[in-house]
Amino acid sequence: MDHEHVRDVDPAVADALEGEVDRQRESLQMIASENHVSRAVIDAQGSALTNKYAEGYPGERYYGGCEYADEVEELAIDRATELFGPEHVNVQPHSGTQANQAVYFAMLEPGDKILSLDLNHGGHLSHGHPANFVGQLYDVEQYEVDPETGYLDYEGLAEQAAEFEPDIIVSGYSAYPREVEWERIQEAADDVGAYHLADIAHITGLVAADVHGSPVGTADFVTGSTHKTIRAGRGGIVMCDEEYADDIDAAVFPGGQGGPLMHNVAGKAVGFKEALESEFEEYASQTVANAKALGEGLSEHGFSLVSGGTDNHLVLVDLRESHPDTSGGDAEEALEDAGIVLNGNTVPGETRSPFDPSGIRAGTAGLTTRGFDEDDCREVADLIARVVDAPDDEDVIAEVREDVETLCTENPLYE
Ligand code: DSN
Repeated sequence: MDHEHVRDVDPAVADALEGEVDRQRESLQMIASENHVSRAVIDAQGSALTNKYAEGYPGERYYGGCEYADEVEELAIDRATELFGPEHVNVQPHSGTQANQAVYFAMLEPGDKILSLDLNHGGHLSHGHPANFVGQLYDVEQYEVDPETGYLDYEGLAEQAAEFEPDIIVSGYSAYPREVEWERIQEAADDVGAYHLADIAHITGLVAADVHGSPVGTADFVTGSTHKTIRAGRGGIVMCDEEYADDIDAAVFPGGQGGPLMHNVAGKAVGFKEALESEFEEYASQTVANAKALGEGLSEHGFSLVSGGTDNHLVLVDLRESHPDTSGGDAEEALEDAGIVLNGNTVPGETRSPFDPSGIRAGTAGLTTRGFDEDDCREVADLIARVVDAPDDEDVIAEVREDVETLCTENPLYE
């Protein structure tokens, strides 16, 4: 991947861009929210549409010269509609958080009540953490996973909703490894007259490929990001029924954003087209099979997985029993030295801190994009175990780094 135009102008940035491509090529990207988009998506995102202001929506813009912006946005909308089947789609949110913001802004007043999963139990900042605008503007109460099983406690959630009487219940998670039963959350919302927002940011690709059940048609609002398991251009998306379409559109623009990032909307259109190909279903199924293989491999090495395994693209490891002296942060650092990039993550019943948590979270979306299969993922589990068992042993880290390089060479990226 050359950056010749950047290099002509700015060698320092060109060096950093090339360094980043090499870093992705030569190490294993296992941060569960990341993936490797195609060269086509990268081209679209790096296009002249970055120059274009297109406030408004196709056919109703506040600026002239929007014919190609309209074309691209309509393609993104049509493809998202075909992938997910909602009545209405807005493809302009700059991120998943801004997609969520649009729903809150459209449907709630400041001080209204949100019921959402605690961040330590797999939730997301934009679902109501006190450090986020959501926690500051709204009255947030949080639910938790079952401490024994690590699964969502749907009955407990319904009871909590009956007591708290939220205006909206948020489902969809950033560190929950199990299939979500959207209908049960919708029932809890219906029982108390609350809206239901399902944030599928992590599993957008799995839902698009029917590898995970879809909340579209069940939840009132479905939001997501577009660059994780679905591998499209970076940003967010909101889907809803026609009755909410005008309110959602107005909450995205002008409510929460100015001009859409049309180059990213182009990247979304291209990635959605790729996701409509039959190969994408194989990719999504393989991503889940790989996560299962990774989880089984880690369990065989004595690691404790939250909920005991996975139904999706990620595993969440609680290190407290198997490695009481190693924090998630220590493990993340040692693994990165060995070429395995994942993140320390809080776990249910967290006893450390978000800055140095008790777990690690690992996803298989990126590895699967570069061609890894279940055997490779079992080998990755072996490598993770070797490092976490001896995080201070530089010889082990150097040996694992060599094995990682072999796996990367066998599964090349951006050739
Ligand atoms: N930061 C992302 C994640 O890692 O889950 C979500 O926005």
